[in-house]
Amino acid sequence: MSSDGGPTRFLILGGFLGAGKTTLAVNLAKAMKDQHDRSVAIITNDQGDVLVDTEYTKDSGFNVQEVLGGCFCANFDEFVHNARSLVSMGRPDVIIAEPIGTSTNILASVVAPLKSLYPDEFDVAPLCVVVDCLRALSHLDGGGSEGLIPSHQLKEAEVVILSKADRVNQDQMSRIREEIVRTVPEADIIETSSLDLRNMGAIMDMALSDRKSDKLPVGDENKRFAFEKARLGWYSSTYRIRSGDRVDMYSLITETMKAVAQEYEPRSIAHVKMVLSSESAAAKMSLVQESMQVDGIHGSRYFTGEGRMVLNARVESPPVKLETVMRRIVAEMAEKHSLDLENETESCFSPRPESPSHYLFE
Ligand SMILES: Nc1nc2c(ncn2[C@@H]2O[C@H](COP(=O)(O)OP(=O)(O)OP(=O)(O)O)[C@@H](O)[C@H]2O)c(=O)[nH]1
Ligand SMILES: [Mg+2]
Repeated sequence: MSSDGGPTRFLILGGFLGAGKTTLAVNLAKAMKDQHDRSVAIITNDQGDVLVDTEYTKDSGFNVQEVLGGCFCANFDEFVHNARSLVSMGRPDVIIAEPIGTSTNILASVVAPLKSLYPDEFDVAPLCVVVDCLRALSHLDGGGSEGLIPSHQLKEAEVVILSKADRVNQDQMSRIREEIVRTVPEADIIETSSLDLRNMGAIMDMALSDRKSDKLPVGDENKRFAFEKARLGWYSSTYRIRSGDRVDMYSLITETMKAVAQEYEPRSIAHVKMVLSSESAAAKMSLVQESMQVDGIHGSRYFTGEGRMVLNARVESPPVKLETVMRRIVAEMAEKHSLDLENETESCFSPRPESPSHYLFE
């Protein structure tokens, strides 16, 4: 139940790896709080066991729960349990849920089960799919085939949110829109940017309206996507960091990302992200294809003493190679910056096919 006693509104932000889902979730949550005095909680999701997104959303000041080790659909009971605990913690008006960037069949395996099993508890907004304008453009320009997963995700959209609109010009945006209309003519399209927050009002209005998801699932066999998922190596690690000297966090994360970019072709890099934090400072950075971006430094640019580092890399690479590459890059970076590193967690694998707990066609 939300603060007004009705069902809690669910806003699901799907879309491919690196599209801008977490950035949008945090910006939306801030805007809803500041402009409408509405409270928002967030559920993150990952195949692995540690998540930069969770650190980032928590650091941004929101209540967060995570579903790890597989998609919402295959861990549906845990997903609902986490939503309920967010409700009992803070009675949020809206829960924003971000499925894994390779999740498919969200309508049949997440939206439809929520609607049919929990109609009095949850109210599901139209399914939003975040599309990265730069990635869309590189496909239009023939830089690579779109892939079954992103094109299926797009076909499921009730609202397409075109992110990174600041990175394309008007002609390029028109071409992207034409392609979206061709693929999913029934969907609304909203352009946005994390830099100027354009159309945030329109996204908020839709999120806070009483419009409900009513699209029939675009069902497809999960096996069809398994091959594409298996091409990705999925590396996650956490380290405790100690340094006697002053460490320039900006240089450290930039150099780490540049080292990954030198190792792999841009089209292989789905999303590499990293958070560095200490008591007095935090910095996050992402690399998506060839785009590198620092997503905020809180506090000082420098830290001394103890800190923590979380690394998530999703790259088209055999996991064994990815693990070797990431370990080498981390070791070189530690040596260069005279850091004492203690590895806390590490995993690297290729995602296996998953079986949804529910698969409903209404
Ligand atoms: N220029 C620009 N960058 C953006 C925009 N939205 C997101 N980004 C950047 O894109 C990168 C990836 O953003 P995330 O929000 O982490 O993407 P995601 O979809 O949550 O990624 P996964 O969780 O890995 O699937 C970050 O560096 C963001 O700052 C935007 O509108 N404009
Ligand atoms: Mg994310």
